[in-house]
Amino acid sequence: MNKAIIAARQFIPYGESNIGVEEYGRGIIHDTYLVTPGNGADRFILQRLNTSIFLNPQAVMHNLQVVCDHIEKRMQLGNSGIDAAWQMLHAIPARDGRYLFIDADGDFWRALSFIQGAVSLEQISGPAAAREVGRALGTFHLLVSDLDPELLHETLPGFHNVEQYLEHYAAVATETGDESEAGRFCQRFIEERQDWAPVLENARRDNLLRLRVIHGDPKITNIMVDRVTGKAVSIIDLDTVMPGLVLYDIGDCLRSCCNPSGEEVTDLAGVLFDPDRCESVLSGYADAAPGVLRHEDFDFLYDAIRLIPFELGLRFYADFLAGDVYFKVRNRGHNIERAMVQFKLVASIEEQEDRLRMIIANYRALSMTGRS
Ligand code: GN1
Ligand code: MG
Repeated sequence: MNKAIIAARQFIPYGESNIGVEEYGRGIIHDTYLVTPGNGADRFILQRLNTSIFLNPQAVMHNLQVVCDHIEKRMQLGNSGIDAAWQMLHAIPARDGRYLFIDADGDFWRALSFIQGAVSLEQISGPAAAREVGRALGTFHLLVSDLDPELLHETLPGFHNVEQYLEHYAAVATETGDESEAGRFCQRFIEERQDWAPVLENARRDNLLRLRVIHGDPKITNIMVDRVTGKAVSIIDLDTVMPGLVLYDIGDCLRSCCNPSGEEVTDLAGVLFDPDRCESVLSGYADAAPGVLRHEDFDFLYDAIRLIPFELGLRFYADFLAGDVYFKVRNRGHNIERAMVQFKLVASIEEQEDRLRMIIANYRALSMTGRS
C-alpha cells in the first residue's frame, strides 16, 4: 500500500498531503486502487501494471491514447449518433508530464480518469440491464469502426489465438501431469474440442473474417452504468484494445454476462448460459452498432459464443498446470475451479445450440433488413 501512496502522489500536484488510497475493482491482472485527493479534486484510478504479462507498457499506453483520442474526436463531431451520457476514460499525466511513473523497484504505474456518477456492473438484474451491456459494447465498436487497426500494437501477441493456448497447454500438461478427477475432466473436455477450436483462426487465415479494432476484454465488470438510471455510460479497461476479431469481443461479453452465477463460483449448480439474456445483449448491440456485424460474422457467431468460454477455461486450466503464474489466485486450485465454470458454460451452450442458432438467425434477419 505504501508503494501505491508514493505512486499516487506522482499524479497529484505538489503540496497535497492528505490522500486516500484504497484497493479497487475485480481485475485479476493488474493492482488497481481508487485515489481520493484530499483537496476536493477528482478521484482517479491508479494502477500498477503487471509487466510480466504486458511486457511493453509503453505500447499499452500508446494504444490507450490512440483509441481515446479517436473516440473523443468522433464524439465531438455533432451527430455522432452516440448517447450524450457516454464517457471515455483517459490517462492522466504525472507531475513530470509522462503517462507512466516508474518507482524505485522498477514497477510501472499509471493514472486513469474515474468515470463520473457510474458504477461497474456486477450483476444483470433483467433484460434491460442485459440490453445495456450490448449497447455498451456496440457503442465502443461503432466508435472505433473507422480506426485503422494497424495504428495499434498487439499488446499481447496472439491474445485470442486459441491455437497458441492449445500449444501452451500441451507443453505444460506434458511437463506437469494432473491425475485429479477435475483435472481428468478438463483434459478430456479440451481433447474433445481441440480440432474444432481453431475455427475462427482458420476463418481469419482464409480471409473470411478480418481484423478490426477490438476491446479484448469486454466482461460485465468492465461495463460502467449510471448509478441512478442504470444506463451504460462507458466501457473501461482498455489494455487489450488491439487488432482482433469483433467476434472475440461478442463471445467474451456473452460468456461473461449470460452466466447468472458469475465466473468466480465454486458451486457449479447455477452455472449455465441464459439464451434470453443473450438475445437481450444482442438486441442492445444491434441498436447501438447497426451495420458493424457483417454476413460473415453472423456465419461464425455461434462458434464465437462457444469458443471464448472454452478458450478462457483452457487458459485457466493451463495456468493451474503451470503453477498459477498468470492469473491472480486466492489459493492453489482456484484456477481449476475457474476452468470448471467456463467448461460448464460451454456445455450449456452446446446443449442449447439449436435455440442459439435460432436467436442468431432472427437477429441476422433483423440487422440485414435494418441496413437496407
Ligand atoms: C483477465 O483482469 P482482467 O479483468 O483485466 C484477462 C481476460 C479474462 C478475464 C477473466 C489480459 O481480465 O482475458 O477474460 O481476466 N485479461 C488478460 O476474468 O489476460
Ligand atoms: Mg482486462
